[in-house]
Amino acid sequence: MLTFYNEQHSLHAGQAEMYRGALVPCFEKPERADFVLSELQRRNLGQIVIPQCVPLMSLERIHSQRYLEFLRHAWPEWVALDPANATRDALPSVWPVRTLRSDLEPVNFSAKMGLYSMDSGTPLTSGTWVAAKAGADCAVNAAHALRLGERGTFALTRPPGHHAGSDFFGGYCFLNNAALAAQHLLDDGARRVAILDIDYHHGNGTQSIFYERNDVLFISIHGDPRTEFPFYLGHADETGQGAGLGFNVNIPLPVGTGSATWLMALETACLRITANKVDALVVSLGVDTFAGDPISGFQLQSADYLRIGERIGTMALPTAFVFEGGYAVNEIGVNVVNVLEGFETAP
Ligand code: Q9C
Ligand code: ZN
Repeated sequence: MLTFYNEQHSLHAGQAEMYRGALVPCFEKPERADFVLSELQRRNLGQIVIPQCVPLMSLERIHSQRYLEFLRHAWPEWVALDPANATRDALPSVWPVRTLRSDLEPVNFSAKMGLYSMDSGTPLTSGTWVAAKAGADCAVNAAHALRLGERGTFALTRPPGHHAGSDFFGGYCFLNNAALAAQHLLDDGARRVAILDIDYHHGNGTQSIFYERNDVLFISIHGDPRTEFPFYLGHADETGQGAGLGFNVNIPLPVGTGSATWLMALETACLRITANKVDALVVSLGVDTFAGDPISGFQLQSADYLRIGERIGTMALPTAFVFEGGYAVNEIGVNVVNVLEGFETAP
């Protein structure tokens, strides 16, 4: 298993997120990737390499130019408003909901923050752009390595990506790493790709990016959006649109779901992928399905992650794992590496 990792992820270190009416320490913190890295090294799961930088044009395959422009310049703009902002993260607080215009880019900085975001839980910091770009590099490199013949690769990235849409951030995500990986596979010659999203939260960004396309099959197993973030997408009746009809599969499960039910959902998802004859697979690998996760409601145990990796490996597809959520930091290394080891040892 070839792992792509760039230590610049740690430049994105938010101070606080809005949570139940208060600013609380960010759940999505640099230690998450550090713990996964040390467990990878401890268990000797293969080489860890620094990714090559990909051109901004690769990001424009998925994200809008004006959104990328905004992200690159957001921090200096924020600090220009007030030098004291250098010690504070930027958080959005106003959004263009129904009836308000989102076609015009406002001049005001907080208005732009709202135009390009979906929640107040995702602080933008001095290092956000550099960290997110380094993460996107990891994802595209992990995809490219499959084209060069690797069987399985891992993009050990943060901030995560699957909530980010073509022109908005949110849910701790800024650039959609899984979407960038899938698009790179297609641009390099794959005819059809599947994205299997097993993070606890629905991958609304990834779904929306590919919703009208038939070259990317998106399948997600997640907490029911009627009660779980991101709330406004991820229902079972969302099956794709136009040419994409039938290429979007949502499997929402109730809070409290345990290993047996979750693994049955994985079986359903894997059968759908196999039936679709794809050339490669991208896995949005979140481990916030773990019983001990502080913000999520499933009950998976650490040993389950070995079975999950094995089942994914059994599909025998070139597979790029892209790191997403998981906030039980003490167990995050074991849980992630269990998936990767299960994949490697699949029969
Ligand atoms: N403020 C991922 O796992 N907030 N994102 C939930 C705490 C959003 C999770 C409530 C959770 C987003 C990649
Ligand atoms: Zn999640």
